[in-house]
Amino acid sequence: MTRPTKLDEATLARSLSELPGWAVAGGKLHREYKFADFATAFGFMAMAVSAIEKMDHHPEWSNVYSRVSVDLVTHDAGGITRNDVDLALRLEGIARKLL
Ligand code: H2B
Repeated sequence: MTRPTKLDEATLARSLSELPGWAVAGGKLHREYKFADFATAFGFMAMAVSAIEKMDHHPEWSNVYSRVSVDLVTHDAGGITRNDVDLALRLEGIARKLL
């Protein structure tokens, strides 16, 4: 994967409009997922593993019972990049099947 650069404000705003439910919080792309139960929440995380590994781009996320809290940022770039938006879109595609 090419080394991405931090998105400018206009590009970030446009990207957010493609990602309902996501916001910028603390300089990271953020979303809270609420699934039916723990197994579904953990299933979501498990289903995302191969996409994450293929992208070599990793979420900061945590699970409490049926909830998964996700923060996406590119450490190498010191901010939100196209890779974070791409990963958010992938996660949305997976979550859509489970929500
Ligand atoms: N994930 C995220 N979220 N940000 C990064 O900067 C990052 C990563 N860097 N996964 C990757 C791995 C880098 O360490 C490897 C060498 O590509």
